[in-house]
Amino acid sequence: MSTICLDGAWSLTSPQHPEISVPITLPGDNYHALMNAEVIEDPYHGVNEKDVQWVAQSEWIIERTFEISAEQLACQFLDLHLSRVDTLATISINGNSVFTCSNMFRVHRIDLKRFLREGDNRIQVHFARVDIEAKRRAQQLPFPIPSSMGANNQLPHMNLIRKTQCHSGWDWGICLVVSGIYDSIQIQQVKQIRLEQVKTEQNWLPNGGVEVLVTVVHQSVAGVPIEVNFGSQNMNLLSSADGITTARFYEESPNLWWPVGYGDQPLYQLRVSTDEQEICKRIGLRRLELNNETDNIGSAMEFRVNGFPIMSKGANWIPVDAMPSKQTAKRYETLLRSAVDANMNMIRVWGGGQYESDYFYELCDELGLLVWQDMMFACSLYPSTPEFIADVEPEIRDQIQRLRDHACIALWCGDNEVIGALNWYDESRNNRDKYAVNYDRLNRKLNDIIVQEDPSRCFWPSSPCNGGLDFGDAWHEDNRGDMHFWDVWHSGGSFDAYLGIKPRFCSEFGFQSWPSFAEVKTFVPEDDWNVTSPTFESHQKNNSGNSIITEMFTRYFRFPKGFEQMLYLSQVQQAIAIKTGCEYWRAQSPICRGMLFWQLNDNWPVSSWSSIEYSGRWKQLHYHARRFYSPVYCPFVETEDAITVHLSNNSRENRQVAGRVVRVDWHGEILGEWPIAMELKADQNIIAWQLPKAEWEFDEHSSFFHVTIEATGSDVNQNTWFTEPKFKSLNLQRANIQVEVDGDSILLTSDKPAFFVHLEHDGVGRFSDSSFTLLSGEMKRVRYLGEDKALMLESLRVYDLSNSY
Ligand code: BMA
Repeated sequence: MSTICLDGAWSLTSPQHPEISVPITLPGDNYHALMNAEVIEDPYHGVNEKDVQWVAQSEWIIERTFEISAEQLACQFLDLHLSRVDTLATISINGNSVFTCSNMFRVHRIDLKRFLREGDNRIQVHFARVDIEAKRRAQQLPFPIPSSMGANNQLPHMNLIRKTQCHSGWDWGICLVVSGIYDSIQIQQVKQIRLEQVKTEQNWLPNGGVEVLVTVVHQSVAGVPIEVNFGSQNMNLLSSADGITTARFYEESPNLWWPVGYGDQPLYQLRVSTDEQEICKRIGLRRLELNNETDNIGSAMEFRVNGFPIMSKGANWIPVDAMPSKQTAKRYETLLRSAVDANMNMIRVWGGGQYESDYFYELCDELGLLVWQDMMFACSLYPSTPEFIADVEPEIRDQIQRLRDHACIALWCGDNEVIGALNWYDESRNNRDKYAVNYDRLNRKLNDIIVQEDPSRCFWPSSPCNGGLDFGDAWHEDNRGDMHFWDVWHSGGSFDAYLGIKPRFCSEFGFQSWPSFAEVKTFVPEDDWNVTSPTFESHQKNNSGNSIITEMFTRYFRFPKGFEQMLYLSQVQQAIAIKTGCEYWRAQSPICRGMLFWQLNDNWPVSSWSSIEYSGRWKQLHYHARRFYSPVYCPFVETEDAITVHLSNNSRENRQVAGRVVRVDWHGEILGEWPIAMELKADQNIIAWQLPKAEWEFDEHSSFFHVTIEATGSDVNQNTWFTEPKFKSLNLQRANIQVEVDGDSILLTSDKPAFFVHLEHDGVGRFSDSSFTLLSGEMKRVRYLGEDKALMLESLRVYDLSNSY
């Protein structure tokens, strides 16, 4: 055994609370350990959040013992490998202080040999208080660097600490200032050579072949054997004296890696081994560029993979759980598979969270999910002092070195909304030049480091951003760069505001909903089943969130009849909002080449913009995304003089499409019917059907349009268009929906057209479809895809719009 693993059982105590001595499992965090030991209640339940804040106002100590043999001690080095140490941690061995960490995002390797002895050894990690250190650092700044205290963070100056920014709360996040270590802890024996890193470079040749250059970075004398395997090829090398040994492999006709929906994800196994140490990676061979060319609109924002333009479709990612112990492999898998099942091909790792675990990127490589990777700065200003840069520089190097060989990573982005934040505070508004220069100093540093560590990818200064050295308003300028479009949610615009822009790439836009009734039952005591109850208000972190949801009801819908229907309608409303943007922008291809809605997931049960609830249950929006992100989709677009259906093909294949458009009245009578049949070219977006308004001889309130299509290689898809977006004014007929169970399927029929027909049950297993339109006379078969069938059958509820009021 060349490594000693220190994962597993440690003990946890606090100098301020010596009476507490409880087990903690590492990798893991203190809050989770305290909850498991019943020292605190579940912070996610009811209004418990406020009662557990004392934990962050204490220091914490974790420790354990481990054995070292004489043989192990005889090694040249005994390297402790540590990463994701959160955050201000002093590590001691046998009472001697060895090392202090100050940045959660660093990767450490520390030789412990001189501190260790044969037999029992004790390792202790002492976590200091970040809130106190943040205040101390604020006092030392040459000028104030404001943060979004109150709106997002519940603690001041957390922008000065290199720690997940949303730990101290966000506008969807609980404030849990956790401490702990979140990656495996290993001591590596080093005999003759220290294997430090392995990096690859793909050099594409004009004949379609690729040379893969593998660089092994190590510390050793010359002549130590190193074995490198790539795919089915092997090479035996001897280490060179300068610490860099290279191997070149050639693939004449490589199996290309593609984003999901555009092709397969073959991965070549790379293994470098020497002296009982090894580094393994799986390499996807692909070319990837960001096309920012100037055009007659502004400039493009389009990812190209293997030369083919990609329509990036997906959502923004936040940490899986506010308690890192609960960020399990299974939860990563469920969420990322759900993203792919909803036809997403890109995930943005948002800058207020964390550089994700290795497992996240491995899964994205496997699943074909492109990753837009922010550096971890968000919604605040940051210093550019020498001390701060000295803290950040090694972090960025560590992370780029760790991640750069993943095929999934499409882009390195400097931060989230930090350019925008220049306009948020009096200090920076009143002295914008100074703060813009301060911004640029840090941002340029990030740029330089990233280009050095990974010349193969683009650095994008910020999200959103109009382009390099452009500090303009990327919240509203839609002709270049990426956009965060918040006019609907944060500025109270109507849903059709999404139709007022043609973004080149919209990397954030969102609309909140309340959790489903099933989710509510898991964290809200029954007395608080009311949207203005204390539990509901403490699980709504956006100050005006509940008012916006309710006010939007009054604009568009008849007011729902009770608590359960309010929850349901809030998810209908959210789905309509995001669908409005996505389908319109998809019909603007190739002007628009990307849409990532805010946000995919929740890190605790909460009212938020997510499309997947904390439990993993799909909200209605996620079912809609599955349709509007489908490789072949049929967006309705209203022009000044017609209603049109586009066909949009986001794939490399030509597709045969057949279907029909119908106009239907509220009783279900079909008033008009038009077939669709055509061959859709790869990447094509075309108007497949239109009805000029001049030919409309009907009242806009009398009927709706509905399209169904079937394309080769795709599921049947549907879309519904209401000539009048104010549902409250429509004469919807009460639908009587019949539900029958047939094995693993649910059969649904309705006497009247039914909209947003949504199946929900108390488990989390999903259905093959939900939140759909059900025409009268149609029989819809929905498969249940979960594992808790008995619970599903016992608790199944079917909602629809006509029965919500
Ligand atoms: C965005 C994000 C987050 C935030 C969301 C909702 O701009 O970057 O900071 O949670 O808006 O307000």
